[in-house]
Amino acid sequence: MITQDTKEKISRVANMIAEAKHIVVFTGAGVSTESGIPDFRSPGGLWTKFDPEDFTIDKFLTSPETRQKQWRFLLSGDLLKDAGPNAAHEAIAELEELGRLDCVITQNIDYLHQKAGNDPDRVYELHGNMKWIHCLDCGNRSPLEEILKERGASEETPVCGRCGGILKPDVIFFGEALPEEILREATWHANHCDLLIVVGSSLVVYPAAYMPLYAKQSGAKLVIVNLTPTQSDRIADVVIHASAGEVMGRIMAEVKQRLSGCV
Ligand code: CNA
Repeated sequence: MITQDTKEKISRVANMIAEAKHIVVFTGAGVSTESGIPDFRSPGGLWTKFDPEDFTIDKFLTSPETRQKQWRFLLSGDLLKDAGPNAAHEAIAELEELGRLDCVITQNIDYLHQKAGNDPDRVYELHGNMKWIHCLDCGNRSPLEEILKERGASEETPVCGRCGGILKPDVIFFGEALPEEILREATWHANHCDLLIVVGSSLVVYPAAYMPLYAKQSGAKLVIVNLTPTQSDRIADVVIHASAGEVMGRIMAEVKQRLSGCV
């Protein structure tokens, strides 16, 4: 249910988009909950079923028991279900189609922005994605689908088919450095945009959560669309606490009206 106050904020954001020259969208797990993928921190989120302490790179490398738990988590239906983009992803892709988006910086590993139509070269995945798996011993890389096919219904931790080594998905574990070039380019865009829109993130995971701060410090306007309050709400120009799909859909409808000169 969209309140009058939210409708007014949506119009303000549509104006900001129409006027901005360099727009960046920064997303988190909340942009994908309407696709059926749970986030981490909402009630019923993944951290109610799994222990975040188990998801460190240290434990992945040193404890076969924890590694098995981590693989179970990563291969659980929750994260890997055959999800498709929702209205929020589609609105963000439309922004790019209209030539109004410089890039998406995402913490998500679900590839839904690319599935919605965003150019993969303009989607900076700060935490990697689940599409590719590589062997830490021989370096062999294979698509996840191949590993899933070979594994069948087995509950065992998958190992490299070539050398029997440890397989690691291209996702970033706690304690692991973010991919250097992706982080550098994402930071550049955050520092050079004039409008950054956060969609569905609790903004508590760093260094990703620095992106909105960099943008604001560089003089950009900051918009936050998130169901629940975040610690960056106080520095944002517009904060909308409502569902990403509905809000982003309505924002884009107004943007299109403005760009076609109807408003
Ligand atoms: P988070 O900490 O779980 O926060 C998600 C935020 O989204 C919360 O503040 C919610 O209130 C909000 N939210 C949930 N649903 C909606 C909705 N429909 N509309 C608007 N807001 C909503 O997740 P963050 O992304 O902030 O934390 C970073 C982690 C989560 C990254 O490391 C991700 O890799 C990781 N993650 C990714 C996925 C995915 O790829 N889909 C799923 C679960 C976790």
